[in-house]
Amino acid sequence: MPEKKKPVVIMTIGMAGAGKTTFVQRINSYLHSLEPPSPPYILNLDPAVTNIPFEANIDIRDTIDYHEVMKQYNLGPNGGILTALNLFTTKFDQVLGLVEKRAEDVDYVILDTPGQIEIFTWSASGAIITDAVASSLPTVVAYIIDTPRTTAPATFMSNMLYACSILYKTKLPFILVFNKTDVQPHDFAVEWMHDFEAFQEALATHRGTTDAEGEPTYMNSLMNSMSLVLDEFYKHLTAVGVSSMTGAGIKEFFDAVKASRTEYENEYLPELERAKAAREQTLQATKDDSMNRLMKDLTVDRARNPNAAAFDRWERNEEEEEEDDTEMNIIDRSEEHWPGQYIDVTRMRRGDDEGVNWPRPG
Ligand SMILES: Nc1nc2c(ncn2[C@@H]2O[C@H](COP(=O)(O)OP(=O)(O)O)[C@@H](O)[C@H]2O)c(=O)[nH]1
Ligand SMILES: [Mg+2]
Repeated sequence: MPEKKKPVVIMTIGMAGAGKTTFVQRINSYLHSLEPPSPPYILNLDPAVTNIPFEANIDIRDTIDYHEVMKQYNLGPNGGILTALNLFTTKFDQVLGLVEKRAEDVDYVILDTPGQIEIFTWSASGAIITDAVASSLPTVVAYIIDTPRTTAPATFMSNMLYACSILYKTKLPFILVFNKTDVQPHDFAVEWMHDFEAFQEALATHRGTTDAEGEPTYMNSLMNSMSLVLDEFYKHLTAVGVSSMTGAGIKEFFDAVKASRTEYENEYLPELERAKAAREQTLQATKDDSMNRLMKDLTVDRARNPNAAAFDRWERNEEEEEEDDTEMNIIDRSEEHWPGQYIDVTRMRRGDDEGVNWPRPG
């Protein structure tokens, strides 16, 4: 049986100001300009953004009023973004449902994430969203780098270590996107990635890497050894240079996405299925075990109390009948006109009972 066609999810992640939103707009217009056009399905997950240059199909701002969240929960800007994202994540099954409904008509689903990278990459909701998406559709991470701001060896290295940590956290196919090449070409980065000696040379000649006696500083030798560690990391990545301003390199980016899709299917998916099967097996074993013990206890009880056994009844569980009273609906803007609906955060319940448990590999 032929598999249903599945779109690729491109998840943009990067430091604030690296150009994620501009990049999303650029790949959006590129896809529109194809012959025939291939309009993507776009999700904006940044609750604090004021203007986005594209039409998002699903926009977190339609569901959650970030300013209201800050006010009601007495939070600053970052806490506000995090809480807004958490609230949105409780309804992410609805989001996935909408995306899946359109999955056969689109080739790409694009996610724009909050300006501050750590809010998405280190929060539980970021992990839930990533895992949920990646377990339902082929997913690649596009890590956007502000090329002009990463030319100093130390900055370059910290940026790469950050990318490395995200790669190991998500385990997803990963594309390094050196953005803003109209301002600063990215060939220095390619050279440093392919030749650690070139990087070490750059380190040695860069200011502040030797102490008063002309010896390499501790920081310098640390970075020297780390460049060897990162060498392994670079082998697993594709790097492309783009300008979201001019559109240079966007085609090369999509070539990389195509290759990453294959990687997802060959490496991530089997891992995911293995993890799923293993979990189901343990779950079944635990269930069987508990059931066996329960039946044994029951038999003993009944043997001791033949009269009580006659009164055994199952109580209907009233809790199950209870309606979910949280009205928070995710909308697809492209489906119908919607005036925008905000959650009344004062009516939110804790979502402990929702048992979100997304499969993840490993
Ligand atoms: N020169 C240049 N500027 C860019 C490029 N991409 C983004 N920018 C600028 O970088 C700034 C931050 O972009 P934005 O997309 O909001 O970054 P985000 O916080 O990662 O979403 C804006 O002023 C953009 O105009 C690029 O390719 N070239
Ligand atoms: Mg942005």
